[in-house]
Amino acid sequence: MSDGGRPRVPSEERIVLHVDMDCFYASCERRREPELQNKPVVVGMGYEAGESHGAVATASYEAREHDVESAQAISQALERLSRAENTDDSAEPAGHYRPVDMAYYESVSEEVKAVLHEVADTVRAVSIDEAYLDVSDRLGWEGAPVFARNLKARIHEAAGVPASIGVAPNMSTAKIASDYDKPDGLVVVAPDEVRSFLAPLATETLHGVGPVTARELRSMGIETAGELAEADRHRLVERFGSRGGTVHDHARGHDDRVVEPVGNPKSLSNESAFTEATDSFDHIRDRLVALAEEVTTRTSQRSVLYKTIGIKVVTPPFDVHTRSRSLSGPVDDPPLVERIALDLIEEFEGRPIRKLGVRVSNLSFVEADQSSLDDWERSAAEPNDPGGASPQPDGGPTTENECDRQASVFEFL
Ligand code: DCP
Ligand code: MG
Repeated sequence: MSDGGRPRVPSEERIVLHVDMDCFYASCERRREPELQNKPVVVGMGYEAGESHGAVATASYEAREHDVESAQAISQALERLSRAENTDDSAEPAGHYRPVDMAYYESVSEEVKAVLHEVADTVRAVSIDEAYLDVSDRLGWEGAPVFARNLKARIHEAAGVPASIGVAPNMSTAKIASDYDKPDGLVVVAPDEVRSFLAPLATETLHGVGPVTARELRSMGIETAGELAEADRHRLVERFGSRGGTVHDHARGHDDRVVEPVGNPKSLSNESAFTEATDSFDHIRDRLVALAEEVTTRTSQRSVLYKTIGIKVVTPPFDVHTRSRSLSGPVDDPPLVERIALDLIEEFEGRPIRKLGVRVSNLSFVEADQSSLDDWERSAAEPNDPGGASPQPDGGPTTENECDRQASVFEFL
């Protein structure tokens, strides 16, 4: 498969983003319970309401102010928050405790990743709440701050959770940058700022330096990344083996790792919100056509075929409706996407709409001969086609119509 013609960019000119969601599980809980906003929230693994067993998976920043942190016993978190809130005379524990709900956090994570795939072709998700993006092929350094700011806003708008973003010419510096000003952080480190950005940081901040290595480095008189950068490389390699060379490189802002996309997306989508909910159907149809075009531009560029075409409609206050239609064979057929999207929106005529999306899924990334509906119809008519089925975009017998009301419909391998 082609990589969309992405040019190889010299490493010092790469623009790498590291996106890390803020207190992710707690933010997910806040998304479905907005009254938890600005309050100390503790999400506990093995926690049950009214009990004190289990361990802290994450805590909101309000709880962290009172030294509640990941991996702590819930009993300790309860004690610290109660002490901080001085609720000795109250039977209620201070703070808000919720048990871990992985299925829900994963669905929110998929929504975040859908946004990332919308804005970049090169996305590597490294955990449920963390991903690297390489956007060197679509912008220059002067555009990076606005791009990152818009991405933060877009994640918040589409998935309802806050992110911190670091931008740098390589992965290790971008990760440090995303952590530098959490929560709600945005730190851009341009190529000529990398050394001065890293210099004052403790060596432990660097990827590959754990507490033990940091202690050994201290014994060598090296406390900061700047001192590590200036240190004699041979001495580091002698002491730490090849890892000594790697951390020396990271301290100097060198990291040649390439953001390798993991797996292929399961769907491609574009979404767009109206400034205010509208029921102007002309307006809605125009927006839908534009979204369909954006999606099919991406599928054509990436040689992607799709079998399912769908729309997402958000009506006030925040109700998410999805509708989709599946063909009997994969196609890359932009006019068909537009036609089906317009067809699916019909039932919403007259209703106010806040937000719209167009999505194609059931993707095939192999080069195929049959990339248009006509090809499939021709093939379907051939006698060796077992089912003789042909895609019927207008709802014929071989077309499945799916109606689901799930908020999260974007999944990735
Ligand atoms: N997690 C966990 N146990 C840990 C660390 C993390 O269960 N010891 C879970 C809960 C976190 C999620 O993984 O919400 C993401 O991990 P992060 O390290 O990114 O932590 P947060 O997103 O919670 O906080 P931050 O704002 O520091 O990124
Ligand atoms: Mg996080």
